[in-house]
Amino acid sequence: MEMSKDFLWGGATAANQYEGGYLEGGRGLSVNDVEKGARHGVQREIHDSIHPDAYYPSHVATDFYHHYKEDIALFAEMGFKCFRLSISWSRIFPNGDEETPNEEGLKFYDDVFAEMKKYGMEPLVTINHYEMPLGLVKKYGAWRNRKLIDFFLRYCETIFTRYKGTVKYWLTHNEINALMLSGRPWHQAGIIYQEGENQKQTMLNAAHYQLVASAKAVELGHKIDPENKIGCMLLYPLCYAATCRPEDQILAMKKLNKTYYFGDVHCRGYYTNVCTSIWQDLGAKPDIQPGDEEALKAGTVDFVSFSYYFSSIEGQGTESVEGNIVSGGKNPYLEATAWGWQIDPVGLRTSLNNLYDRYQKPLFIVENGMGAIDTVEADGTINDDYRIDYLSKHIQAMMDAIELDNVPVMGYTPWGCIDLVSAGTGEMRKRYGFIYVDKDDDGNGTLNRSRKKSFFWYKDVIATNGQCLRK
Ligand code: BGP
Repeated sequence: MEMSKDFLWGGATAANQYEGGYLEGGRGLSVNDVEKGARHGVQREIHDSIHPDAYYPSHVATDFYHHYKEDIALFAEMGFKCFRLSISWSRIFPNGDEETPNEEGLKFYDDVFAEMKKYGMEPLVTINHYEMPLGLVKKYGAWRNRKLIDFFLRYCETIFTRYKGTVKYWLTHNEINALMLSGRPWHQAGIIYQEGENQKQTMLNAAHYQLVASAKAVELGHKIDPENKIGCMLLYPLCYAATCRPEDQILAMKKLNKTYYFGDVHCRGYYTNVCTSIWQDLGAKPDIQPGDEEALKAGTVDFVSFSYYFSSIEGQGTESVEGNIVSGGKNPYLEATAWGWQIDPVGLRTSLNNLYDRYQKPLFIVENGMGAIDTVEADGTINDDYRIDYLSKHIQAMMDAIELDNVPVMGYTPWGCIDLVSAGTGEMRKRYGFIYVDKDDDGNGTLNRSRKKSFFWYKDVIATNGQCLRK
């Protein structure tokens, strides 16, 4: 298979880490707005409300709200065919449970999409990227509560209707499987486990409500506009068995099954044996009500999108390494980033094959990249060769999957195409961008934008449809 001429090259962001303007245009508070960043060795901390002396990185983030025209022009200069952004739920429904949406919020995204259209850039919109109105947490207990399905659907109906004909590609919940992979589902589900709470039950219910909400959203989105293509979004934590010891294969399989739990329901429309075996392991079962199974069946996704950053190993006695959501074993064949994420481009080819083999749906790599500390030289240049190296190896691995393994891939949008706040730590110094933003971990800086060396490199990759990497 050849690289399609319509391949969607671009970049990815999310409102909670990029948009800022947290109180502007009638927006309500979201879960991120009460979470302090980790700085100077201090851990992130979630507050009940905004403390006047604390610094919350999401409030300004890297200020897409006021810079969208400039930023979209820079993306266009790189040749982006596609730009992934998320809509901030609390900009549309400030508390989450209002009957009518906030017109000013809707208007902001009208303006953003119009700007993208000028350059022929396709929006890829995540409906729920690691945030929700704080009101839904306080009043309803977030995704613990079945009522969230209706609030989510009201939000979906509003944006599907408003942006009909403008937005065609949608993702329902970002990294939905983070809920099962992480012990702290604050970003993914607005949940802090309470003392005495049956955490496994809460987690399975929150996952079920989100899966039903996603399926109903897919059905609704197709009804509102049959042109809509609606995908799921999985964190794909590729995992190898540490040795050829047969039991290690089972451990690696079990680790990936926590991701297939969600992929299976999104793509096949029912809880497969992988899912029911997880219920057995956990000793709990989700709250499945009459009508839910039919909804899951009717709302299978059009494509599978995923994030891929690193791989890990599972097996007896392996040394542990970190990720932001999922940790795993250290692989002696791989190097790691400064944050300990093991760099594995070949693993991206394997992941594409695994996912296509299992689901037979087009794939979209909507996050990939390397968080690194960048140095601005005296002449203002930023020579991020390490980023170029990481991305070029991953793009080549993706092209191997397409050209040699015939896996259909719709597009590639590397994470944080412009510097933004880290989801895991709230830091600014962990940068992913082709575009540098002048801001530090304490919130100081001009917010000025400048092009890194990788900016020019990526422009060439897009212009040649990846072929410059094959020379
Ligand atoms: C994914 C999230 C993104 C993003 C990315 C990088 O899990 O979907 O929101 O932040 O990871 O992670 P971090 O920001 O922790 O480096």
